[in-house]
Amino acid sequence: MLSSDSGFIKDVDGVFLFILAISLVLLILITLLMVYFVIRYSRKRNPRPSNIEGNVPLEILWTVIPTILVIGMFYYGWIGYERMKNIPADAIVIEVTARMWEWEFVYPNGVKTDTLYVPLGKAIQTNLISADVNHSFFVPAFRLKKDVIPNKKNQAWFRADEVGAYDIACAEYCGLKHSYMYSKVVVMAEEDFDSWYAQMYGTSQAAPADTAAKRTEGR
Ligand SMILES: [Cu+2]
Repeated sequence: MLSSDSGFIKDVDGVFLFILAISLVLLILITLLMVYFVIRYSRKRNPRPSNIEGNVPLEILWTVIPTILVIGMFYYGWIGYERMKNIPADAIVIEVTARMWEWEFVYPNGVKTDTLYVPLGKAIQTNLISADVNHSFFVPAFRLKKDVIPNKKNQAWFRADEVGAYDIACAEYCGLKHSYMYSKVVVMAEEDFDSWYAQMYGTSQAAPADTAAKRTEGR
């Protein structure tokens, strides 16, 4: 199973399980109480309804406990959000352009790809640019999702600590072929990435025009 030392997986899954656990406890508690009240105060058992006055200790209890729970949810959510927001200064910056209906990745040396290649264990900053409509850059395995909005420079980062290929999807409906907007993040060992990166340089679409001819010859 993939882990990521950017910590997002632990953060996001932790908050999810925390909220799920609280919801389950409340669901069971409320359902049991409801069933009890339906039986206990049915017309048969309780033919003459009585007026119930407030109960101060109970009211304090059901105000204070949910407040603490909601603050807890906020706290854990905030910790994770902070980590996602603070991009390490040494991150490799990759320009990610979303357009109907594909992804394009541009590396610091100008190399362009339609699959995102990254070295293992390195912080990767993605600058998210939309060429047309709203998209959303979504890498479920890294618990990473950020909207890609025209005329707005959104950023996201991650650090993968396991070699492999992971899905990229567009998570914002962006038109007819929205469902075609799949790509991959390919995480490579640093040496493999370095040699790929060096080899790609000059063969890429981003390189000067004369290399386009060389690329065709090479085939
Ligand atoms: Cu899209």
